[in-house]
Amino acid sequence: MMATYINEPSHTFNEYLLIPGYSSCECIPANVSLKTPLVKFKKGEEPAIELAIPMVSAIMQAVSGERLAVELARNGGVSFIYGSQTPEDEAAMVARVKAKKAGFVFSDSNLAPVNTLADILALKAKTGHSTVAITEDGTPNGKLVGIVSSRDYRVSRMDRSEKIADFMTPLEKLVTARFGITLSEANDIIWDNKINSLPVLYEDGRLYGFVFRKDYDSHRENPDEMLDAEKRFVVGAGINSRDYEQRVPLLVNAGADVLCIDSSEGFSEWQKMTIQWIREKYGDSVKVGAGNVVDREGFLFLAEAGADFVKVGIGGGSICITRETKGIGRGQATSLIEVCQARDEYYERTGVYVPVCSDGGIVYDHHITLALAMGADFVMLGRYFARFDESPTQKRTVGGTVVKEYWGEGSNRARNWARYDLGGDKKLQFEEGVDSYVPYAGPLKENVAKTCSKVRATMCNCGALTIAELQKKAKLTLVSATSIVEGGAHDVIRKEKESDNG
Ligand code: RVP
Repeated sequence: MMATYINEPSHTFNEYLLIPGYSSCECIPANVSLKTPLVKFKKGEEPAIELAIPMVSAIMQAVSGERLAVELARNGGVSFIYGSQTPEDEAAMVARVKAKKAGFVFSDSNLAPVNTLADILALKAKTGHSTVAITEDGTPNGKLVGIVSSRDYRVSRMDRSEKIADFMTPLEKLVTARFGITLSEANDIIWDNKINSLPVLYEDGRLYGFVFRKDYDSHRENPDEMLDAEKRFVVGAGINSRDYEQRVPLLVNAGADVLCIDSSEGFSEWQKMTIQWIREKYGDSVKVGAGNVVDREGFLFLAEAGADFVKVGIGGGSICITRETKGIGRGQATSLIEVCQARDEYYERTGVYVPVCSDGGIVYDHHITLALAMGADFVMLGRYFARFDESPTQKRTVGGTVVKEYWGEGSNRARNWARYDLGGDKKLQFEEGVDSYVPYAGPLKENVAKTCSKVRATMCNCGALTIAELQKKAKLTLVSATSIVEGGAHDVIRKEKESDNG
């Protein structure tokens, strides 16, 4: 016996292009559906969860916090809350996402009457929320004494040291409701009184939470919203193959809709044991994805172990140095093509369709279309989402450029040992990721809309109105290094800098 050699080089997205196919008059972006399965299903049946757009956010501290999770679900995708925190903290984060759409929102912006306008402005910059609950002691469930919204102050006319007590709208001028009220009663009060927010109070005057008018309007404005049967946002959560006996029950109780074993290398007995444990305890009612793998054997192993979807990609992430430090991995395009062929054969043989997620290495929007054309059902993105307002990190200015921080789960900063270890010592022995900045790109909503419009346009060029159709019809070509140069603007002097995410 000797080692196996694959002497064909493995390729990345950048080395491929799509060749347009015939498009009929019906083939216009407005007619394209980006719906795609998130979890496995049997031939002839519907998947239990379908994404409205083929994008999920990476299981990372710098990406998938509760704010991003809500905004992504509102726009048709799903976040996987990061697992590199205690099971209790992760479950609490999931619970807060689920609490959002239920209509009653727990206040995350709270100050006391002795605080100042400067405190209001600082808090608004941090949370992005313009309604601040003023409680006696400044806590989320303290006795409510008033609220401050942007209508209560004019930054240009007021001193920043002015006390909140002097300009807030005091309790006696507010319409409030008593804890126990139903959501539809609360919405009636909002409409009847033409107000934007309704504080809901316990009998003793302490704040329970708010109902906001904008949440009522939300579904009309966001037709792609990902909601569960109780009209709460759909959210995923990362788990690991170590503490699942504690973590999974907490996440399930908190309302997580789908779990994913988060590991840099998923072709392992640990993952099989984790899936088996979940199946024994919950049957098929708890959905769990697994990965990451880069070849047919890895896919088949996880599909047979019972994974609800399989994630593909080792070492292609923008912050990932696994290939450099450990010498493992494979070009993302080659990995994906092989795994998707295995997925199709598995479907043919068993009648079970196991969706494939392409994870990491998406740089340009057209890489998403390429991944879908190569067979991916959806893509997972870290760097892409880290750039938006809603990611959990602070905005900073570095060398005149506005940036956000972005670090790998395998970096010393994240210390996510459970993602990288293979048993034994819990300490991270060496780093597999870096700490970095990414250029700030504004709100998620408009970026995702732009990205999806590019995907739709290219699908039309290929004559496809659905992702399944694209996967069947796509014609892909490898390109030479010289033709990659030809593909960019060349031999001209550009007037403006190219946008970061062309
Ligand atoms: P990207 O979108 O290219 O930023 O890649 C994100 C992916 O990178 C994640 O979903 C994960 O698979 C991988 N990752 C996360 N942390 C690290 C690391 O520290 N090496 N890698």
